[in-house]
Amino acid sequence: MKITNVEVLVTSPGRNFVTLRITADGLTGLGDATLNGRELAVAAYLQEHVAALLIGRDASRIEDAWQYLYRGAYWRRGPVTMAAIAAVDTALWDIKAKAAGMPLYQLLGGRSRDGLLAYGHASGAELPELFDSIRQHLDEGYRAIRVQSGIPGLPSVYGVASSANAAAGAGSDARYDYEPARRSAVPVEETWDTSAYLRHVPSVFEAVRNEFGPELPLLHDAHHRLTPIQAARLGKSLEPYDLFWLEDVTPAENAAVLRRVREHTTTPLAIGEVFNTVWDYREMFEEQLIDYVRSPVTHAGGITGLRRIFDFASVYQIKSGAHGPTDVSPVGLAAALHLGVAIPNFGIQEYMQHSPATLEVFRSGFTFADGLLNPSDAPGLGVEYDDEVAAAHAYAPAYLPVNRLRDGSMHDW
Ligand code: KDG
Ligand code: MG
Repeated sequence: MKITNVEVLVTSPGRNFVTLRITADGLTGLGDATLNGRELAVAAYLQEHVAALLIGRDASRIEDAWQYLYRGAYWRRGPVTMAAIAAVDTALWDIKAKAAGMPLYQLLGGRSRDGLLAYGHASGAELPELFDSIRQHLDEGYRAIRVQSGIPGLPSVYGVASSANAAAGAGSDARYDYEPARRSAVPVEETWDTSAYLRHVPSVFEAVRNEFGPELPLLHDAHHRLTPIQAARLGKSLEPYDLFWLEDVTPAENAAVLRRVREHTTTPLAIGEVFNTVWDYREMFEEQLIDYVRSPVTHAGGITGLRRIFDFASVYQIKSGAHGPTDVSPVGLAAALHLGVAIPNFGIQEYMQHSPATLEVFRSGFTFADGLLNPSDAPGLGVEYDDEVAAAHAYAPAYLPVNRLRDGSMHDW
């Protein structure tokens, strides 16, 4: 089963996506290589340093291809390398499953569950808008909700749609206007104030619990902005509201600080959307510093890389919570669904919903019903790439915003 063609596809239906397409024995496989804001770095890595190495290789030797690209690069790990490896790995799994005539999850051991509990992104600058957004997500069937709120005194905050867009309907990019990086040649600059945030957030969760009751699973993303003691304080102050998880409380580089957070709070912690390998998690798993793993297939070395992470996590009763914002393409999401439905330690899947324009390029067979996501039952991943539609959407530079404190110094966004 020789690889005969490798194509790097860049398209931008509302936001930029990088896709790898591998052909072997007349079968094609797709892999997601999208790295939001640094897309062309991965496209060049694949085009200039990987594509030629794959031609003539046996497409069925997936683990060997993974090791060849990981060990063979010498310069291992990092988001660019691991997104490139992820794309190759996912495309090869897609081909293998198509050759077998089975949906990919069957090759991963078959179903462990009937569907994947998904959480959606509700947000609002003020409480009434936030409540409307939560209601809208519940009406769409979501059974778990991420809650992000505006902060008094801050004009815009990650995760919070502007008042004009908070109530935009399902499938609209507008309700996620904080994230598909406002397109500009340089990043938009926002202002951050941690004290204002820490004062406000507990009152938001108190109001949400009063309005929606004790049972609805609620999540929150602190987006790497707190120091260890601030994170500990936030976790403690949110305990009465029984969060499903509190995400990325501290910058991910320093695992050790989570010890401090753990000493102070029983609020479950999720981390890892910017991690790339099992090595990034080792200390956190062995010391049980976290409860959920946030890596997506796309940035953690594909199905092979993420499966290795999830298996290691399972030893410590740590569960999956794969990253699923709209900058993970439908190919990356489909891969996460096949893996999630098969593993024993699934926790929850983020589902932010791609826009109709994106889904016209990536024709996807996964379903969302009664709050549960399910992978396609077509052979392979179940995603088709429409070249004609894709060609109409040219790449345009787009960056995530950056944060500055009130004195002008840079802060995590
Ligand atoms: O590209 C950055 C986004 O993927 C990130 O900001 C989304 O934190 C995020 C989340 O939890 O979905
Ligand atoms: Mg996050």
